[in-house]
Amino acid sequence: MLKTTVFSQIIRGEILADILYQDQYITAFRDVSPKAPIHILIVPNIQISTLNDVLKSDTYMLGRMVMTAISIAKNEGIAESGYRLIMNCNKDGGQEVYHIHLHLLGGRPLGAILDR
Ligand code: DGP
Repeated sequence: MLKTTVFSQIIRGEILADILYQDQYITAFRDVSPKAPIHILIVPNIQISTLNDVLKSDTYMLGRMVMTAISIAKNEGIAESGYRLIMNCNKDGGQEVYHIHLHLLGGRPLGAILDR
């Protein structure tokens, strides 16, 4: 049994978040600690700890995460100026919450992919 994450609690409505989109597969909400003017997390409703735990049967859900990020980028008005999608995996990847999530960042020039 996986230890519940803050994201599972947001999805279940136990913790408040600014939810922009939800369906039977995924939930999208604003990051509590934004690193850019637009910083949104797209998260599967089922808890998958890391990218290493993704199964072939998750392919549709992963595609839905990306398609939803693109749609939200358009709604937020950053599709043309540009944005970045990031998924962090494990310690060296900078993962803090062990429930996979796609970061959608934009609203300013984001610079090089890595700053160090
Ligand atoms: P990562 O380092 O890739 O695991 O990113 C985790 C992100 O989750 C980080 O940008 C901050 C965000 N986050 C952590 N706790 C909460 C929370 O309670 N609410 C919201 N909305 N975001 C959170």
